[in-house]
Amino acid sequence: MLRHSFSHKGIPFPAEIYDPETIDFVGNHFQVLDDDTFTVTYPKSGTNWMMEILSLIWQQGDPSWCRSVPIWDRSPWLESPNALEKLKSAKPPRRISSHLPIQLFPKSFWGSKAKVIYTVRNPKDLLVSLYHFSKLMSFLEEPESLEELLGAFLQGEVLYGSWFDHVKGWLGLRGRENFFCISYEELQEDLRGSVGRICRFLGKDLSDAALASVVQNASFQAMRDNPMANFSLMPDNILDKSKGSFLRKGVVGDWKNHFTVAQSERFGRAYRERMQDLAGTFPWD
Ligand code: PPS
Repeated sequence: MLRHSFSHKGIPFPAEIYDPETIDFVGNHFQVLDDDTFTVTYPKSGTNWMMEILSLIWQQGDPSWCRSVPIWDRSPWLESPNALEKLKSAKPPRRISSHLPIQLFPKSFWGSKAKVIYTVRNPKDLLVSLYHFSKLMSFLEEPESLEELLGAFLQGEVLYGSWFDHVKGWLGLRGRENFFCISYEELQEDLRGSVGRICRFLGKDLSDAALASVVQNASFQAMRDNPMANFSLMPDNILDKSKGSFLRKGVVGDWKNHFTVAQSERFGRAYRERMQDLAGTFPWD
């Protein structure tokens, strides 16, 4: 839940870090280039994990770039005013991250060959991640309980709006050559195999040693130990490190430690109703 927000075309954004002019500019005027690669996610789905994996793939497994440049500079945030300035003058090929729902994505994407990697995560785990994240971030209001956040989440009254609409919107691109969807759970289940699939999508050919290095350096522990990836560089007035870590637990199924049976059933009913068109698509279905 947001402390101060504005709504752009029905989607809530935190007013402390975004502004309506930039969101509007991105949708209507940002020029997507054919060799751009976008990491797109709904918040707390594994965005930074994918950003780290891609950084390592682009460097053929060499971790030096990941260890010397903050993750947000390696793949700037499309809808953030500061990053947008950097992107306007960035040399191609550009690596760009975004949480935007498809309807707010740059219009110029549609005629381009730019690639999108969309990472999805079990929404119950994502909700637990968001719950803990809300305690750290100054622009999020700490919910009184998971129950309160669950209600807001099911109503789409959280940052970036409805998870259901976000996922259904982006998954409408399945089958396109320039769109690749992978789940957090697949990354957890088989990181090496997943990195291989991502490489094939990107047209990158990595040696076995390079692949092994990607897997090793993108592990939860390696990212936790890397100041360029673990958010320790984020100012305290934005992320209160005394309250927890950005890289919190990094597991599948933590929802079982947080949801009551009644909450799980309530979530399940909403999920079945809203996601029936995509039934059986995801590892958690
Ligand atoms: S954000 O704020 O939306 O950009 O957050 P996002 O990066 O999408 O998601 C944060 C969660 O991803 C977990 N994470 C990882 N899990 C496993 N392995 C690696 N390497 C990894 N890196 C990040 C992170 O811990 C958050 O999940 P939770 O469940 O809170 O631990």
